[in-house]
Amino acid sequence: MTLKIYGIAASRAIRPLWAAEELGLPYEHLRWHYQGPETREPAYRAINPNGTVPAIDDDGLVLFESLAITLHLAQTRPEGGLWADDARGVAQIYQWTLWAATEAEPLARQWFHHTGFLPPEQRIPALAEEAIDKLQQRLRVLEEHLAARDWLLGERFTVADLNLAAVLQRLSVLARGELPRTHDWHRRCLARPAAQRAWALRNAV
Ligand SMILES: N[C@@H](CCC(=O)N[C@@H](CS)C(=O)NCC(=O)O)C(=O)O
Repeated sequence: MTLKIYGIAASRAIRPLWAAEELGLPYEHLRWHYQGPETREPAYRAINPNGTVPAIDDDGLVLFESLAITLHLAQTRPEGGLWADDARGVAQIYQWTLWAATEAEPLARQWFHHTGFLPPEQRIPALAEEAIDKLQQRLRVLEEHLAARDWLLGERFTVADLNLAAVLQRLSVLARGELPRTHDWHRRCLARPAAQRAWALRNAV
């Protein structure tokens, strides 16, 4: 059965879409908006009881959580080159994915909410500032890590890079100060043909 990916590309569904493009997987894209109406229907709640996007149906395996989905796709298609070759590499993939989800994403989200996503009257500039300052601190860890390697695991792009780069998708406006290696790494990630194809879906009707 063809892989189904639920959720418009202008959402966290960009993550599984990018992974599917990297892996060369055929997929059906159900371009449902996170504000509904389809995601409010009981049929979708049976797929993702959170009512959020993305979700996938991979030959009967139904999954939500964008970063778990990319890990699953990469792990089950190792020939696609996004997974690690050994247990040490797998551990690093989990490390960077969890770092993206717990250390980076809440701050990126706080910044985005208080600069663009929330209605203007609900935005609190001090919270946007706080988020950007804290994220800047966190990103020093990444900057240091990239001193000795081009990609998070070393010599090649993996799902760890995909997950962190996607979480930091607004890096160019988010990060202040001197983070040259981080910016170069991020540009390399988003310049990949598969990333370009996935982002182009944001403009598709
Ligand atoms: N941790 C979840 C978050 C999913 C999420 O909140 N998605 C947003 C769109 S980017 C959504 O569906 N929001 C609609 C809502 O919260 O009702 C993931 O990474 O998949």
